[in-house]
Amino acid sequence: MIDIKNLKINLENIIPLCEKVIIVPHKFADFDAIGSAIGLSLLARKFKKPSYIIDNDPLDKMEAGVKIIVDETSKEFNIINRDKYLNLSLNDNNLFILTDVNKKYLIYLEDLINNPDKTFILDHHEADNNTLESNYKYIDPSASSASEIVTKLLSLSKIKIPSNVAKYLLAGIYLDTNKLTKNVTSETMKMVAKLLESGAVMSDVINLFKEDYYSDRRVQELVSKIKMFNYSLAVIVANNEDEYSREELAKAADYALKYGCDGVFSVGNIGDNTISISARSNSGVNVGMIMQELGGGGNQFSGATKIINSTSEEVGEKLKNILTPRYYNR
Ligand SMILES: [Mn+2]
Repeated sequence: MIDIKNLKINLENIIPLCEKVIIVPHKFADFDAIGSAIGLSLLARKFKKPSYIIDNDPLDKMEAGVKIIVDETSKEFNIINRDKYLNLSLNDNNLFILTDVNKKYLIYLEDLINNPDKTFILDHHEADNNTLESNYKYIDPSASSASEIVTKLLSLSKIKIPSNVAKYLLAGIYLDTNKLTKNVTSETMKMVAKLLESGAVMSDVINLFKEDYYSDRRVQELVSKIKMFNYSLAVIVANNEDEYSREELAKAADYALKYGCDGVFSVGNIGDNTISISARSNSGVNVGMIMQELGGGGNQFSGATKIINSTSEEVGEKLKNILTPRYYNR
């Protein structure tokens, strides 16, 4: 693991030697993944290297706000899918930078990235044995978001952040801190201040979070299924017949934190024979660790996993069985 100064130095040494910089956010990109990826493009630009952001999410599965950002910026920042990537003139001299992700199964180019000397990882989720091999890992689970890390990196590299990019980075921080209500440090707020100084406008960021009325009703229906368990752990189990998006499950968990729960878990059917759990915490429990036990991961504040060939009710029972007081570290 390297520190942020070494991250900067290594990137500045290696980018000029590469042909292309390939930036890889996680599957089902959210504001933090896409915002931090766009921010990293500025680093490639500084060294006059072409950069590409890989987003292979089907358009109908993309979050509304993320789709707005992709539409606004896909030309300026070369946001491309896997097929377009394969059509580029590829060679061994490309550099990969993963952002907001470190696990192989959460990226679209898993099979194509295999040189640890040409792979950087920049993330705020815990590493585990599914972490992609890389000799340049910067993983800081105490950072609020990948966007916070990228803002810091750009500032260390003395790169001027244009106002549109500042807006996307601020949206990333805003999302991962549940609207600046959790996991906020003085470092987070310094980066927020830098982004505002760079021209991000808070009301524009809030506009990206605009809710669709019908989807918000669905989220609130999920919230109404909440059950409190030992101490202040809460579980939401959706009906298995109803299909939800990952985003709706995450929003329900985020929303329910306002009842003072230390950890909230939303369990629901996301289609494709898959049950997903989205977990959120204010600080009292490490939900990423709990998700690891069910094959997923995350960090103290946010975690997720998916389980195939099961029902939401079965997964809910399995989860309740492992929610023991040993996770309660207060
Ligand atoms: Mn993130």
